[in-house]
Amino acid sequence: MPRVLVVNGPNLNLLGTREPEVYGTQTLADIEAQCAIRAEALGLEVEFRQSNHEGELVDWIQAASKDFGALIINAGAFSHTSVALLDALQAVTVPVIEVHLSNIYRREAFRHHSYVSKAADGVICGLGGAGYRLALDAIAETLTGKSS
Ligand code: CA2
Repeated sequence: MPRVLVVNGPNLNLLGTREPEVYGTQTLADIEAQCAIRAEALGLEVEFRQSNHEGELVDWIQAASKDFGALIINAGAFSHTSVALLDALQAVTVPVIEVHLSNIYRREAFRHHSYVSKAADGVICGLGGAGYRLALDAIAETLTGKSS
């Protein structure tokens, strides 16, 4: 069964506690649970991780091609700042989909640019937690060549 790594960056552990008008009311654990259900239906295995530390995210990205068939990443604020994440992502040989809960293009100008996007095969933003499930749908289609 293809394994998909879902990597979440800084402060996403705070989801559901503040700023519901921007990020919704779901916690990251809620999103993880929904992804597990969707992954099972698609014949995928999903592993969900979150870190506030750039180096740990780099380590996970570096190992992704060896241990997983695809990568979904919401790098949080590091999306807009981190050349280190971009360099790590450019060495990934499996499909990469970038997800943001909010529509970063409707927000402050500093959120309009993402280093992650330069290395992503696809980008989903503004659809809340559903974006992660849609990313799984896209990965299933990419890996099997079949649409649902
Ligand atoms: O929309 C997204 O998914 C973001 O990646 C979320 C990041 C933000 O820096 C990006 O520009 C867009 C922030 C995640 C932290 O979210 C919080 C949630 C609740 C309370 C405080 C922060």
